[in-house]
Amino acid sequence: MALLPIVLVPDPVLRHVAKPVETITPELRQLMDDMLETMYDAPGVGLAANQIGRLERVIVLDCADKQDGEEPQPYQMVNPEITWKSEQTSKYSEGCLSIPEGTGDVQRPTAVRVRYLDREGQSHELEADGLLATCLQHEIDHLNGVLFTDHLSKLKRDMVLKKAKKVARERQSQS
Ligand code: K1U
Ligand code: ZN
Repeated sequence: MALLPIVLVPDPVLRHVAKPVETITPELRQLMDDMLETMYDAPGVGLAANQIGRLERVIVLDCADKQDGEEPQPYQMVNPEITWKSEQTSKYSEGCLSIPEGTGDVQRPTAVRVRYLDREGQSHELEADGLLATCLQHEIDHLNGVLFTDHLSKLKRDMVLKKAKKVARERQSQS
């Protein structure tokens, strides 16, 4: 297992559209294990392949509330697709591991259904609400080159990105 460096704004890979996976290889399974380890270490509740500089349609998530005593609930999803969105929407204060120290309220469908392949290539459909639904939409946005800041007003977006780019530059000059 390995920790992977997380790409920060304004890296152009965050704006690329990831390509569907055609074959699930042992190398791809290792990548998904490394992505989960990297996500837990960050710490975060989700991670998309673009965020570690890869352009395969792969995401990992675990939105279990550990502070509330919930067991870990890791997901590794290949080629995830939203097949249904609720009409009802909810607002959630989102963060992003690629946008350091930035948060913003994003309005999204409250519940979604997502079809995906697991690490063995088996197809599943998951219906989610709450944080898991928000996180699924945030991660699938990443695969399409979309950041949560794209859902904010221009004023708020510019503020969040200006600060994040400053933090990213500071982190790079320290490494
Ligand atoms: O994709 C990412 O950048 C990960 C991101 C996912 C996300 C968070 C909140 C709403 C939607 C999507 C994060 O995990 S940011 C960190 C975070 O939210 C968190 C960190 C530690 C404990 C709990 C949450
Ligand atoms: Zn993100």
